[in-house]
Amino acid sequence: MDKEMVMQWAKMLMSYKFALDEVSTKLTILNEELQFIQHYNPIEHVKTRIKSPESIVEKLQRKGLEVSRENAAEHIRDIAGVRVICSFTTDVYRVYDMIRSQGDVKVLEVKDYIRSPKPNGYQSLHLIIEIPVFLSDRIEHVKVEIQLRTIAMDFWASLEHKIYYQFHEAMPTSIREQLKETADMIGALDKRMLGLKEEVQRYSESTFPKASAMTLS
Ligand code: 0O2
Repeated sequence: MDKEMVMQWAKMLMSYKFALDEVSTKLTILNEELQFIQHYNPIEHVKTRIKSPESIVEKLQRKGLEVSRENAAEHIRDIAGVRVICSFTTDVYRVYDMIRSQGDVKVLEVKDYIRSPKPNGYQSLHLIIEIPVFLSDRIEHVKVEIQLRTIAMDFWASLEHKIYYQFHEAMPTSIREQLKETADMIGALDKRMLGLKEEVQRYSESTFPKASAMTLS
């Protein structure tokens, strides 16, 4: 790759970095506003990452596409990735509703692996959004992949990801089955924790009506 080409790729990746900054700022604002108004944070934490140039090239080649910036921008939708970790499943959908009602955010695709988990048990809500990035001489509409999940789903996905990379397609059946079983346990745990939260909420409302009106959403 010549120097000019390297510059062009670096410029493109810079726009993705700005898009990630914008999405992170939006999430911080929403979380802090809810903390201020309702004393409640739906978001536990947020992680962002830009796909490495090697991974972009590898993904283009895997899809049988020529390696070009145009193809990367059009076909690789997770160059900019945001992972939003929430406490409860209800928070995941609440954050999703807040994201999609932002005037400058266009939701291009939604994959709900919470309502319909993958066969291996993977759960998350995936969004592909497009967001405008205002540069000195133009506006770029940049795609960002947002993965929303609970702490429990994130715990499972992180471990499964590490295990998957050890075996790839050759994962022994017993390990595959145990991962699916643990994913089901994660689903049950999330439901139980949500039930517990709702019980605490009802208890607070009946015992401390004034305080709970302020602190619980
Ligand atoms: P990384 O390193 O996390 O970025 P596409 O991206 O469109 O080619 P696909 O499968 O249609 O591929 O997209 P999908 O289903 O939205 O999933 C993309 C990302 O979700 C993956 O990115 C993972 O981060 C995560 N993911 C999907 N399925 C699983 C799973 O079974 N286990 C775990 N742990 N994560 C999953 P990458 O590019 O694979 O990797």
